[in-house]
Amino acid sequence: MLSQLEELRERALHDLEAATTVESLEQWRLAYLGRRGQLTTVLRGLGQLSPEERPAVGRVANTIKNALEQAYEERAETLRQAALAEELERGALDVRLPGRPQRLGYLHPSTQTLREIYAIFAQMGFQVLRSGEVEDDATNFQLLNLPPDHPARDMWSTFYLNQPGLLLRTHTSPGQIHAMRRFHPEPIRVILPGKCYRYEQVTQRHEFQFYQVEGLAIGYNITMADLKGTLVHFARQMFGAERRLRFRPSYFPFTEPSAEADMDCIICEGQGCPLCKYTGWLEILGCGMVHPTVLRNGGYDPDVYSGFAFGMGPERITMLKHGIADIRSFFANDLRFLQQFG
Ligand code: FA5
Repeated sequence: MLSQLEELRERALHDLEAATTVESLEQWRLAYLGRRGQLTTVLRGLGQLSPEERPAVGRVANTIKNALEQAYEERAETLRQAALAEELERGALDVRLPGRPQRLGYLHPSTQTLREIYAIFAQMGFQVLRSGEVEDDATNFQLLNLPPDHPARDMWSTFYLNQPGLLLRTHTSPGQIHAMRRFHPEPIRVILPGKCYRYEQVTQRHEFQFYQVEGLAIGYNITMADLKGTLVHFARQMFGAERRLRFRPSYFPFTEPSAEADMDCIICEGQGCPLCKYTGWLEILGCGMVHPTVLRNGGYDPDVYSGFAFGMGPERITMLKHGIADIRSFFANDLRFLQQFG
């Protein structure tokens, strides 16, 4: 019996060596230490031994049981450590690998154009002044000579806020009032960039949200010649000396006289295409001499001061610069469009 037990111990320890996975270790445990395992069977058989043999054999059997249980625990621990090491190895950070490059974003094409516009006007002594996108009816319309029932309001229909009298500005021209009231009675040379909103049919050339850059110069003896000279200089800096700018008489309630300026269409080189409505020209800005009523509303005496103002569309300018045929690309958030300006 004792030699049988010894042989069982040897076999069990030998088999344990071969248990290299959690599954095979469990099979080993069931085979030797489980309820129907070989050692358990031997221990159960002790009762059939003679009373003389029983104590010695029982002692040896128990020693073997303890030894096997301890060997099992050690083996289980070794396997656990190996699994952990493998796990760590798999998720290890290899500091020698090159880092993943961070992809830098780009400035939006409108922002790029805005910055070019700022730089050109800065050379001519214009400073940038900002005002809010939410305006009141008085500043967006009435103080600009557009009383409540004025028919020209139809051109500048917009989005109204729940709070009566508040709206999203339709143009940057209310900034003229803010600038005049802020700098009065000093001469002024500012540009006022920002987003504008209109309730209008979106087309190839019209968005319901777009940027404008307003310009305002107020001082003594400022004439239409100053306005034309400033805008022609701007156009040459922006587009090159070969591009043409034409002034067309127009009407704005807040300027008198008023004009619109068109650039020759870059898409068709003036031949006529859907973008320029087959005219060969694309309107980029409205302008004029500040109306005496508006000067007065800003606190300037029209008998002493005069000034010019203009409002241009940076998206239209960007379209001309890059040959973009559809203004809707600007705010459609399509990376295929935006990445071309990186
Ligand atoms: C105005 O908004 C006047 N406030 C401009 C002005 C300022 C005149 C100062 C006199 C003195 P107008 O609606 O034409 O005018 O717009 C001016 C420019 O904004 C246009 O030439 C065009 O470049 C741009 N623009 C106007 N509407 C849109 C639109 N829906 N989508 C994109 N750009 C637009």
